[in-house]
Amino acid sequence: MNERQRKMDKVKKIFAGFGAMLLAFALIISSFSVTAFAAETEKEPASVDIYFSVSHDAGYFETPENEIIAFKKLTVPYFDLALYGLQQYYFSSESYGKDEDYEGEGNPESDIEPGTSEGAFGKVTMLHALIYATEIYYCGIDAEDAGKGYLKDMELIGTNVFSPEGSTGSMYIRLFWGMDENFNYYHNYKYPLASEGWGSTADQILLHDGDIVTLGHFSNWSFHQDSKSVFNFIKAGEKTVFAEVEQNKTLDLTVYLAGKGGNYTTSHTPRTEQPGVYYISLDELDTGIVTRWNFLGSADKNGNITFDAWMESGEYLVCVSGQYGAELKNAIVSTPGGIIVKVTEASAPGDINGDGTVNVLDLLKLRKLLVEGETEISKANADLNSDGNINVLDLLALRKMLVAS
Ligand SMILES: [Ca+2]
Ligand SMILES: [Ca+2]
Repeated sequence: MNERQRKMDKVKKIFAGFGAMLLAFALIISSFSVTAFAAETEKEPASVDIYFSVSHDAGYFETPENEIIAFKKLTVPYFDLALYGLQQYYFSSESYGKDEDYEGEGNPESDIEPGTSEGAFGKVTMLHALIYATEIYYCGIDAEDAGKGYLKDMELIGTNVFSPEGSTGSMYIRLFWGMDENFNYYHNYKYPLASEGWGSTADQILLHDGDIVTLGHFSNWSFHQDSKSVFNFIKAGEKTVFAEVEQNKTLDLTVYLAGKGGNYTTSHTPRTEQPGVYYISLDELDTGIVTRWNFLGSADKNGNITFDAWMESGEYLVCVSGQYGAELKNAIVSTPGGIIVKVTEASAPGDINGDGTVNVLDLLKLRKLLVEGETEISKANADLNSDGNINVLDLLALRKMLVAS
């Protein structure tokens, strides 16, 4: 489902909503005391740390200030949507209704009600992230000035910078960052659901620390119909955002596609088309066109590829480009996607003081640690016999090592 389908859902919901109205009133009355209590006791964080990516067709989005929006670590603060005149999108509920036995499209019993400033207070939603990211990345204002109404003050809401429409839980983004409505967004590589068979929209998606927010825009308006849409990503073991590997060691990666499952669920399947995998140092990230980065190799027919960490220590993006469709062979239907890999410095057994060489100073340092208990050492280098402890056996091993050299 993309933005257009979100809109269709909204139309269906309006027609389906009448039957649920009486029931909704009864629910509000019966649940009032419970929600009031919850609002008092729950303490939401004042901000949320997320990873944020925006792409257009095969590449990551490049802002007017040449910033590449790939795995941006973004601290999104809570702010009142009234600063933007967007009170109709106050957070109300992650779940839109009672759907236990419902089968089929939409949810005729959805009873989501408009939220209130009190109920929404302190809750950071994906809408907050979109507004905040628009201000600091697309408009280029300082982080400390963002989240304070800039888009409204500059009369940018309703323009091609950011143009939300609709109502609570049915927010439809008509224009975003100079692009039209032909995009999709996922939360932690999943199509966000408000209830079974019913998609939620950014205003009702709560964010948590470490969440991944991806937004993919496409030129081809049928992208979402292709069986190979929509978000590529890479896993290292169970990790999907950040993996670590020591220099000169290897890391096994698998390229996945997060796409359509049945009834608006999400399927995660390894990419079998042997896509090229590329990497770039985060310090050198100057283009969102992934195929211009360093070529690592092609994934095999199971989507697997090994990352050889022979490069300098630091943080790297390891990604695939957006891909052509299975049915739409001439259109890009999936986003660029990948993982951040941190390459840590190779350990040097025996270099207790971490100065790059192994000599008698290291022996003295280790003895000092063992005798006095407290001193700064490079712990990874001190367990010479690799038994998990640092003790006199390591001191003996180091002495032996020095005598032998
Ligand atoms: Ca040393
Ligand atoms: Ca040891």
